[in-house]
Amino acid sequence: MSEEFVNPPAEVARRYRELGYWTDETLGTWPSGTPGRATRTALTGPDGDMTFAELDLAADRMAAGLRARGLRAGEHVVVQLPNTPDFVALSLALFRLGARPVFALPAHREAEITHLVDTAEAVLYVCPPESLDPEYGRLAKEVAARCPSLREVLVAGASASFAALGEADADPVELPAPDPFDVALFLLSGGTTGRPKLIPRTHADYTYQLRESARLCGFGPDSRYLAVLPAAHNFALACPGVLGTLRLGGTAVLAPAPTPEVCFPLIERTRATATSLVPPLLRLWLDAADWNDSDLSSLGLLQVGGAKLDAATARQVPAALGCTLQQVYGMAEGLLNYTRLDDPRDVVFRTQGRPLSPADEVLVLREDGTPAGPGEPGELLTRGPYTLRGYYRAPEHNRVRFTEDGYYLTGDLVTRSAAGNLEVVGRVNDVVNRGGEKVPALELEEHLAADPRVAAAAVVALPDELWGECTCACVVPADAGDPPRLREVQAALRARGLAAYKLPDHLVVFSELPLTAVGKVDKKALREQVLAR
Ligand code: OOB
Repeated sequence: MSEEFVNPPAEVARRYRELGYWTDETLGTWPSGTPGRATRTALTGPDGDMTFAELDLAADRMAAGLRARGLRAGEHVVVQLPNTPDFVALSLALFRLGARPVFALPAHREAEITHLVDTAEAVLYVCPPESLDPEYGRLAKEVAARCPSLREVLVAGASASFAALGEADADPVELPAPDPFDVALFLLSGGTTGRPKLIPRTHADYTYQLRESARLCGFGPDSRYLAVLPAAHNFALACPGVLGTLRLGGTAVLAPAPTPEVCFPLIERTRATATSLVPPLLRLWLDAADWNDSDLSSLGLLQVGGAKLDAATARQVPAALGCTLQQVYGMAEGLLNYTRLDDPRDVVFRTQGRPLSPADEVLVLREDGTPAGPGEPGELLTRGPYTLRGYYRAPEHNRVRFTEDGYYLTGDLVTRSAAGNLEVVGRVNDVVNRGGEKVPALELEEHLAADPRVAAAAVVALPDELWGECTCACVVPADAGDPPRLREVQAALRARGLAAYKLPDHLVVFSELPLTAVGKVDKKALREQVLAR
């Protein structure tokens, strides 16, 4: 591997191999070996069904076609596709070729895509068709014109300007197996500030993640995983997600949209057994469960993660949706925490779980760098067999986000219980500094969400002459016709026993909060909207 990748020390890599965490298995080999592949359904959804044999052949033909167009092992491809069979076949084709997908999200636009192509020096950009959104046509032209490293743009559908992905196929050719310890793909950092960073993941580390996640979540050949979030995001891709399901011979159900109107009938039709959501989507699903007449009884497991799930919402899941809840606190950088399927209810409702691997090393450190005690908040640092040692081509960033002995500084504030369960209590920098008194945004958000007049809430800092910063509560009212007023909200928070300095100084009512590409509340956009008012 080149100098651009930061690798763990050789003795650590050796230990991960000796302990069986890292094996020689590479991503994308398994559809060929799936028992009953001629008839077993690998993919289903509105775009039709595909057996394992068909998916295997589609991936082989795509790999051969891309090779014939000049694509080689070690080259980078920005892949921006919705949850479609093309997404899966192309990913497998690239894994087999040893070319590396950079997984962009369907919601990304010029700013993100050009940044990704340039940083990765990608030679190919595969984008969705205009028929899905006319903006994609403009985006493809813009990216092609602005990014000198690109040799080609392929569109997954009809396009007047570019070749179609479907044309890039050829009779399968013999390909050398990729090195299991080489980078297989790039995920994007989920930061809501700054530009996304590229996270290199190897065949060995990603295979370990999805294999162990599938085991922990009880997945097997009869699992049918519904991909509601973008499959390009780590959560829906490999926790155990689409890849973890397919690897075991299960079926991936590809949802074209995350709404209950689309997903509930899809669950009934495909008898989906598991899915994953971010909290804002879960709230939509819970509301919809009231009027739902689809049969959701096949759904056994609902994973929720990506942002903090409040305990009150968590508690509604089993009765409203008839399934087991699992909280997942993860990051594209690596470390995954899960509540276990047999954990006591309180652990499942109130914590974000504990690390996937016995080899995950987790530190919770106070501001002065000393270890926090049980229940005491601190920043989470981690290293382990599937956590990155450095972002791709980001030496300056890496100097501040990693310790000398290879721990990744997550920027998440957590508490850890005596039993080892983590609770996310905030972000290191998501604090309103109100004249020196610190108001952790997440803490106030959780109190606001407990108010029955509030459907959703997010807290941002605003500039203030007196305090330096002051606290602004952005609130979606439960009853749009009767939004709560600042004084009422302050009184309710005071009644909950909150310190006076933590009460919001301003309240702005929204009909909905802006969301990031995977559906988390976008604080940066929110703050801009508040300032623009
Ligand atoms: C997932 O990955 P990313 O990379 O989009 O975002 C990671 C960040 C974490 O550092 C944390 O700040 C936040 O998102 N987060 C949570 C959380 N899960 C993620 N905060 C509170 N509670 C949770 N359950 O978001 C991701 C990747 C794989 C699986 C699940 C989520």
